[in-house]
Amino acid sequence: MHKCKKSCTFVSKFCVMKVLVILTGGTISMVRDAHSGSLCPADLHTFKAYVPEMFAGDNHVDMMPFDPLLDSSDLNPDSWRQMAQMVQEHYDEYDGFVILHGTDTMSYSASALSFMLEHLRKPVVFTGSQLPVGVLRSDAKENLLTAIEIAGAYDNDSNAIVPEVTVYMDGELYRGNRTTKRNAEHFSAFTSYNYPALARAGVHITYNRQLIHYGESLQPLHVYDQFDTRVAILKLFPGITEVVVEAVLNIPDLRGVVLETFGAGNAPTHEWLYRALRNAVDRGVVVVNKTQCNTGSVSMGHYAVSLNLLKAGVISGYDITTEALLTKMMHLLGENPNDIETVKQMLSSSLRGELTIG
Ligand code: ASN
Repeated sequence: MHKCKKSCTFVSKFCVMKVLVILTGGTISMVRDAHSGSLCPADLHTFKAYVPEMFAGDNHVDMMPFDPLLDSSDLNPDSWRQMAQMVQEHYDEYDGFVILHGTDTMSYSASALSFMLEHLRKPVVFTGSQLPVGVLRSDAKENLLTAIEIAGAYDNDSNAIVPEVTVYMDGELYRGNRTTKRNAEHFSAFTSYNYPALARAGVHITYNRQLIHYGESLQPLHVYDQFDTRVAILKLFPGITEVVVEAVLNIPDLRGVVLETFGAGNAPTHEWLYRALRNAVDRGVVVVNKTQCNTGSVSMGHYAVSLNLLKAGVISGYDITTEALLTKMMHLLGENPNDIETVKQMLSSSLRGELTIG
């Protein structure tokens, strides 16, 4: 016998799950501007008219839009706060949440929300599309309708099947903070290089429950909303000069740096690079080593060319994505402004399954 959730309603003998769809914008909501020929976000009314099916399924669906709708290039930490707030305000009312979002920065938003939402016990599924909803060949409907189904998926004990922040696109469901947008052309825009898919949608949706995180804690949802944006990404390349490195590391008030390195976390052995990093670390800047390779992990000390980084006090990002590392750093620096040791210790551990140590 299905033990019903508080927020669902019974219609005959079926339990109808309630899903809130938050529309932030993105291609999924866009129409072509007659003058410029460019794609721009339309409005909620136009969007709904294209997908009446979303209200006709087994779940009860409500929709709330951002005002205005935005291309995801224009989203920022304030937008992440707005998304998290909408989830928090309606958390008890709904069984699951779908966030419709542009694909370009979806991995950043999904990563940020994963760190913001502590003790999450309900699904938060990000999705979008590569073609606007009104285009005949659009991938919008399948992505949206499947995301709604995943957001409303509960087992017989009334537990959400995927109580995580996820990204669904083109048949694959991934942990959000493991995703990267890898393709601007194909419908399969996202992948997760270092963690397998949590579910696959074909004729049936097959969940891989051993890979899904089920928190033990029964504590209520807690939303963190502080971000420190005084961070930078420094990508190394053969021939990089001291002026470039110094220009980045000496940005006034800099708090954190994602250092994108070669292979297993390697860097040129110039003495000036070591000194510049050491000085930054001594000034209290957190520097994290993120490999430029998509697959595999940082392993400082494996090659002699990474020993200087260890000596300079650079910490390992293991197999984390740049999107997850950057947002995690902004979140931790924002929440712990005067406790750099806690920030470093939490950057070196997995908070929401975003990295694998070892
Ligand atoms: N530029 C769009 C966005 O990120 C791309 C998309 O949604 N496919 O908002």
